[in-house]
Amino acid sequence: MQVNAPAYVKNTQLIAWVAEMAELTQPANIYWCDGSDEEYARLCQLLVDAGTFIKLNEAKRPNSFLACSDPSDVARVEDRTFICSEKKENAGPTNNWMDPTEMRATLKPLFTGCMKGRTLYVVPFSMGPLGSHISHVGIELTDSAYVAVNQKLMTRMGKAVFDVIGENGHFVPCMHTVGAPLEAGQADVKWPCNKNKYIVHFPETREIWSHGSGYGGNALLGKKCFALRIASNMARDEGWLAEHMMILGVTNPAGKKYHVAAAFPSACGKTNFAMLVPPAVFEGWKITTVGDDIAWIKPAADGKLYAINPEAGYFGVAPGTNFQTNPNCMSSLNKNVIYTNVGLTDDGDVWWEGMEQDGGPIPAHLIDWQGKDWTPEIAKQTGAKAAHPNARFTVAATNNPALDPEWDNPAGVAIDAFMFGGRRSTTVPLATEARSWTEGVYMAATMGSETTAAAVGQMGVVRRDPFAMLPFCGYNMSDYFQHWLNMEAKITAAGATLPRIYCVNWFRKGDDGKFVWPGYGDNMRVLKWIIDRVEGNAQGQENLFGVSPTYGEITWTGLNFSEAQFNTVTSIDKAAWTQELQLHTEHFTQLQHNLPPALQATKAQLQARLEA
Ligand code: SAT
Ligand code: MN
Repeated sequence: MQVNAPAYVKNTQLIAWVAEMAELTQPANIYWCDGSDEEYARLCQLLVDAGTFIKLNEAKRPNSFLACSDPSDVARVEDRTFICSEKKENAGPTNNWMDPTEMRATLKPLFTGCMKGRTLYVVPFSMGPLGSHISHVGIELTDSAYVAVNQKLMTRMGKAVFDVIGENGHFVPCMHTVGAPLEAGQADVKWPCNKNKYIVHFPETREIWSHGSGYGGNALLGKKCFALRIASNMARDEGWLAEHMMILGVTNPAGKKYHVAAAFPSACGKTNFAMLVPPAVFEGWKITTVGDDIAWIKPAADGKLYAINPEAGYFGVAPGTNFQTNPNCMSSLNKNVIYTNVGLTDDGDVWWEGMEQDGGPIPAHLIDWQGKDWTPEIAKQTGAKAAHPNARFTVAATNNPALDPEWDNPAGVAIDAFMFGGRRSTTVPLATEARSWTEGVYMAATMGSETTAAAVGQMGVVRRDPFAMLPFCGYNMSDYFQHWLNMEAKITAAGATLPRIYCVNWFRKGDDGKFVWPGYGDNMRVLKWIIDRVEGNAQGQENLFGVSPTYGEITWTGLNFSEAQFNTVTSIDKAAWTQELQLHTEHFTQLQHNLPPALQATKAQLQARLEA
């Protein structure tokens, strides 16, 4: 088949690969994306014509669209996600593994003819600023126009990427199909997909193969597949970090700026934290967003860790987002947005659960994400949701009014502190600073979280989610811990100060089952304490887990939060911690292959303090 590469595509390996993949998947035609606005408009119109997109009311949501997926294709599928390293122990006990030869044999028939009747889109994208020494290029081949337009918002997508890879530069090949070939004359459906899903990574050859899903991280392969699972392998081999972290800038009233990178599991409010609007008492403080989900972090010659956001857009959770929880985000969503699986109002606008908190009327009628009539009455009777709990918006970072001026800086921003936070209704205090790098790595390695709607499966059960990387680390988790431990010597040998490490938990509940900490903008109060610690301006109080703030060290103006409430979210319950340590032991037993002895030693110290 003729691949008809445009004249500006010079990479011979790329052209050969596209030809080979076209041979395999047998698309009706091949289209090379150039990333232009004209192309974006054209593909969106194509999606409207196909019934995949509904164009929203131009007066209310200019140039914005709604897609509703098949109800079987609404989130990442962790049990269908595979790390196919040569050796099983290199995938580790937390990943699904299959022998690469066997997996290739499994995928071959699935990909044979899988694009029949469809267009193969060649989507060139850069993860990170074009040409940055921290960035990497990927090429996604996909039969989904929905994926192509999402990639335009989520990445630096387009023609210029071909210049970056030139004639023989490296790119990560990302192969994607919805797995729904069209035989001659067969009509298409709105959201083609296949129940046989495979999200496959070959770490040694840095390849991604995804079959059967058109949704989120299953299909936008630059995100979790490349920027975390494959990139974590690159990072280990090359001495850097690929992390499930947002990055924000904090500027104090004197104009001094800090950068904080924070890891939270999917759908735990990372985007809200990255766009935080400080309470009035923090007048003069400014929070700016570098990234909301992923950080690539490299040590520079000065020993400092410099971070970039490999993405160029946000694929955020819509339900719960409103002007109270995230005003900057709401302002970002005014125009040029792709919504997926939210409700459609009768006047062509979008609506989701949580918007009622802004005081506007709850729509008397709308069409829910499954295309059914929805009214408040129906919702009350059947529990039907207007939006799926994992409904998303896709929006370019440049829509964000709080975008950090350095967000596109190829050199990245220097990280002053790391934060790790799970969703825990008990046990883990509001904020704790690690007393050493190793203790910080221990905190991150033993992080637990109650599960969310971002992945298919049971919700709300506590699972260990080390570094919020459980579904995203592309190699053996214990080797990843060791990689983090190794960073300490690298940083200090170059004469730099180690970033401090914090464990936070916004989600402690009281006896009434309600969240005690207000969260959202009020998280600034904790962030300010962290900056105070970095500056040596807060003493904190030591507990068995680390160093936590005293009541007096937190700025309380504008918030009614008693010392008793503070104790509820910061107290260390010995019985709960005895049980928690038991769970750490089980966790480490699961991860025993190559588990760093330093982490076992840290646990023993914690145990001793608990028993003292
Ligand atoms: O579907 S994604 O993987 O992009 C979203 C998430 O898990 O946070
Ligand atoms: Mn995420």
